[in-house]
Amino acid sequence: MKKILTLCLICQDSKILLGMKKRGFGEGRWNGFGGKVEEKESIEQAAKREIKEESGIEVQNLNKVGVLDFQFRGDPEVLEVHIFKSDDFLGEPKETEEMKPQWFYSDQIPFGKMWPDDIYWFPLFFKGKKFKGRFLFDENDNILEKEIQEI
Ligand code: 6OG
Repeated sequence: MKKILTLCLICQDSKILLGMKKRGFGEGRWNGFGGKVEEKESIEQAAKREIKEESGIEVQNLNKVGVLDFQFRGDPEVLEVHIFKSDDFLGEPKETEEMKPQWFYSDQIPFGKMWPDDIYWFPLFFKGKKFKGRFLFDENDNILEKEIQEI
């Protein structure tokens, strides 16, 4: 069982836009913007749609930077998350029902309030590297296994 998702990190003036997830999966954590790819849309279309829905901005460019597979122990579903970077967008980020956006400097990323995998791949992202990997979590979101490699 595989679920395809998107995750976009929006960058401007050496800052990165994260959103505090207000409800649903990942509630209470800062993350990039994204969600599930619907039937009949491409992964990039889904990425743009989710960013608009969650932050109100329209991204003009998307660069694919990585793919990560996430699994939870005892759950056969694999979350295949396609990660993008954008540095060109229209509009101003605004709070929505799902996300509260905020800009962060790259040396002030709130890793303690993010998914525990992020601390392993954000440094690659900031160095402009492309990567792929997989993480296995337990039921308390602790990492049991991790593999990450530059591509
Ligand atoms: P919705 O279910 O709200 O989309 N996502 C993850 N991001 C990180 N950094 N780590 C994980 O480890 C993640 N699992 C999912 C993909 C969920 C959003 O959260 C991302 C989507 O952008 C488990 O539609």
